This record gives sequence, C-alpha cells and structure tokens, in this order.
Amino acid sequence: MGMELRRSLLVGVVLVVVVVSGEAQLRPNFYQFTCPKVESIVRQAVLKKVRQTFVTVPATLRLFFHDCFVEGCDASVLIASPRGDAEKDAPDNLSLAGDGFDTVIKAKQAVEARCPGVVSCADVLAIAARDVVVLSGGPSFTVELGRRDGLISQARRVAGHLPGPDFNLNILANLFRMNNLTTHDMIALSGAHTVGFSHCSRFAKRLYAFGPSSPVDPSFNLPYAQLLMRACPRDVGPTIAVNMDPFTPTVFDNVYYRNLLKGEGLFTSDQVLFSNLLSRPVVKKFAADQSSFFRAFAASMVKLGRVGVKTGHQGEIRKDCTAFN
Ligand code: HEM
Ligand SMILES: *[C@@H]1O[C@H](CO)[C@@H](O)[C@H](O)[C@H]1NC(C)=O
Ligand SMILES: CC(=O)N[C@H]1CO[C@H](CO)[C@@H](O)[C@@H]1O
Repeated sequence: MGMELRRSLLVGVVLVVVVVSGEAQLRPNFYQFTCPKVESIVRQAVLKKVRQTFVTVPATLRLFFHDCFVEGCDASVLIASPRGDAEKDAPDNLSLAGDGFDTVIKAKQAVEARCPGVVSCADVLAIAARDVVVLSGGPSFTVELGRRDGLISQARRVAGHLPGPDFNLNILANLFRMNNLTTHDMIALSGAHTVGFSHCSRFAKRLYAFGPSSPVDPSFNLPYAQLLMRACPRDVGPTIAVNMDPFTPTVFDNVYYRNLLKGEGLFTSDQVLFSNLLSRPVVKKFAADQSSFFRAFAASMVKLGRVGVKTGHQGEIRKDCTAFN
C-alpha cells in the first residue's frame, strides 16, 4: 500500500471515530453554526430576571441539580402535567421556586425567537445555571452543550433519586456516585447552599426533636440554633423560610464552608461534611481557600451537566419547555 493511500485511510478512520463518538458527546461549541448567539441570548434573559428578583439565582441553580438527578439533565423537571403527576409535582420538589422555571421558560422563548427549534431546554437550563452562579459572584466556566430534551417526566420516578437533608455521608456519597460524581464533587456542589433559602420543616427536627437526651442537635453551635429557633418557632407556618447562609445569603462565596467549621451548617447533610473525618479536610481546604472551592465547583458543575444526558437522535428539542412536542 502506498504511503499516500495509507495516510488517507488513517485520516478516514480518525474522522469516522470523531464523527461517531462526537454524536454522543457534549461540546461547548455545539450551536456554533445553528445558534451562535445562544449564550448571550440566555445571559440577557437571566440577567433581566435576576434584576427583578434575587430568588432567580438559587431557584435556577437548584432546578438544574434536581433536573440532572432525576432522568438526567434533560429538562424533564420542567414538564407541566394537567394531571399533576409530572416530575415537578413530586413532594421532593417543595420549594423548587417558580422563579427557576420562569427563568428557563423566558430564556428559551428568547432563544426560539432567534433560532427556532434548535436549542434544547436542557441546554438553556445548563447555561442559565452557570449564569446565575456568575451573577452572584461565583466562578465562570464553559458549559458543554448538545443535550436533548427527555420524553419522560413522572412524579413517581423522583423518590430515591434526590438527597434528603437528614442524609449521612455514606448515603450522600452513594447517591452522588450513582450519578458518576465523587465525594469530592458532592462536597464542592453542596457549596451551592451558600445562596438561597430553606423552609423550616426541613431542619426543625434538629432544633426540637433531635433525640431523647438532647432536643437540640449537639453538632449545632448554640447561638446559631437559638437564632434558627427564633426564625422557626415550633408552630411556624409551612411557607416560612430562612437563609441557608446567614452571613452572605446573596453572594456565591466560600462562607458556607466557614460556617460548617463553626457548627453553622443548616442541614445534617451540610454539617456532616465537617463532622465526618473523611470529608473534613476538603471542607477545611474550601473554607481556607475560596479559589480552590471555585475551581472545584466549576469542574463539578460540568460533570453534573453530563449526568444521564440524551444526545444525537435521542429525545427531542422541545418548542415549549413545559410540554412535550
Ligand atoms: C448534598 C445533598 C443536598 C441536599 C441534602 C440538599 C437539600 C436541600 C434542601 C432540603 C433545600 C431546602 C429546600 C426548601 O425547603 O426550601 C435545599 C435548597 C437548595 N439547594 Fe440543596 N441539597 C443538596 C445538594 C445541592 C446541590 C448539589 C445543589 C446545586 C448544585 C443545591 C442547590 C440548592 C439551592 C441553590 C437551594 C436554595 C433553593 C432556593 O432558595 O430556592 N443543593 N437543598
Ligand atoms: C456514568 O458513566 C458511564 C461511563 O461513561 C455511563 O455509561 C453512564 O451512563 C453514566 N451514568 C450517568 C447516570 O450519567
Ligand atoms: C413548583 C411546583 O411545581 N411545586 C409543586 C411541588 O409538588 C407539590 C405536590 O407535592 C405541588 O403541590 C406543587 O405545586
């Protein structure tokens, strides 16, 4: 075989491999030719919404997490069912604040006006989740694109896929591992609790009914527990919520980890990251060095965005994020 022929065969093989595997893989410039401005269109819509209400930031970030952990990052969480049995209707969705849904729906409408039928709702949500982190002072990172929207959204498929605030380190680590995320990713992503709110019911047990010997969870710093008791008395209404980071609730920073060092984690699942000796060194590192937290968070968000994605010809590109085509 001549040198030239061999070389062109080799090039051909390489091309085929790239094309075939490229179909199943996300990449940053996926919309380069079909919707080159998609990121700036989404950013404008997110910015407008954040200026209206800060809740946009935590609501969108948490929406992305919940979407990815149930059926993968495929916008299944956005589907609205007339029968009230879609993913978003599951009891676990409590406080998936409406502003997160609204952000994605508006951003998608802006994108549809410029590039109809091209960009998935799953990708719009992934871009918006990065943008709210940046807009609140967190790290920027390149979002991989090319997700397709899922065709399944069922409330009964949520249970067991989302972490609970009372989980210990082992259970948390297992749940994240099921999603190809390490314990290190889990610790970094928990830093999202540096912004946003929690309803009193999610941690009331730690204040009033921890155990027979002590009603207050002893891993709480006492003044912090007292502050929470004032905000969340026993008979508090179901709509009352507190800031998860009491010091800088609207800034994406590493104060979440510094709070853990002082016994000021809101959930058991937060405080356990410090109490458990296996995860404590990472918490200490992030508390001492914000840029190492930012690097880790950015890298883990990219990994989170790969969970269970549909690509190529799977799924669909939804026209309206709340309904299958
Ligand atoms: C590690 C396990 C995790 C547990 C157990 C957990 C649990 C919770 C709970 C119980 C709430 C309060 C909901 C409420 O009652 O209002 C909450 C809020 C929140 N979570 Fe997590 N979460 C975890 C991981 C994550 C991750 C990985 C992210 C994103 C990357 C995230 C982002 C948020 C945000 C931003 C809020 C505030 C929502 C708002 O203000 O609307 N969480 N989380
Ligand atoms: C985890 O990674 C493996 C190997 O890349 C992949 O086959 C699997 O679908 C991934 N799981 C999830 C939930 O993304
Ligand atoms: C925002 C949202 O869709 N919330 C729903 C969460 O699930 C409950 C039922 O468990 C619904 O009543 C809420 O409307």
